[in-house]
Amino acid sequence: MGDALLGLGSNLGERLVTLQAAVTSLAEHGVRATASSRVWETTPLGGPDDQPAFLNAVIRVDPGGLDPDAVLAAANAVEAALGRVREVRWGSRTIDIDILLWGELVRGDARLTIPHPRMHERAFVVLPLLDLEADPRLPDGTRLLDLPTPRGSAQPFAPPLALP
Ligand code: A4P
Ligand code: MG
Repeated sequence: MGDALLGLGSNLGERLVTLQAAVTSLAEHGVRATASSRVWETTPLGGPDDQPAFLNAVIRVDPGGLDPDAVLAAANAVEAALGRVREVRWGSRTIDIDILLWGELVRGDARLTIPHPRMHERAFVVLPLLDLEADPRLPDGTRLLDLPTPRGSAQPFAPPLALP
């Protein structure tokens, strides 16, 4: 089915430590990163106005034999282990892990939507993704570079996360 791309975001606590811990912990759950974008500092989009800035990164993962439901379960387990408190939608969180793209796969049901429906509109996803792919495309062939400029601002903050 090809490689998957995951989005990582944190805006509470030791943000950079948390992103790195997520990469390490995902590998322990069988989801091994093979590449990481730089870490970007980004303005919060959606949610309360007063929340702190996020750090975001995108990683490419080798799902091994895992299917999307299993990768989502691993991501949820890592979120729980790293102490995410889920209170306000789009609000602050220790760690949020989204499945952005998975090769050519298209899936939309109550549990899981791939590609992630809002990814192409968001600078905190698109700019890190461009670190990994010069000309990213949606499964229907749409070039992200042909779409309107994504919303929000993002600045490089740290080098790529260490691979496990
Ligand atoms: N789910 C469905 N599709 C997916 C997918 N492709 N990947 C389901 C992961 N999960 C997916 O997500 C709720 C449920 O979505 C999951 O249980 C899963 O079954 P959640 O992570 O609990 O809730 P959420 O993240 O608060 O909501 P949502 O709609 O996923 O928000 P987003 O789109 O993830 O946005 N601004 C900056 N600068 N940086 C950020 O990282 N993140 C958000 C969250 C908002 N603003 C941000 C950032
Ligand atoms: Mg999410």
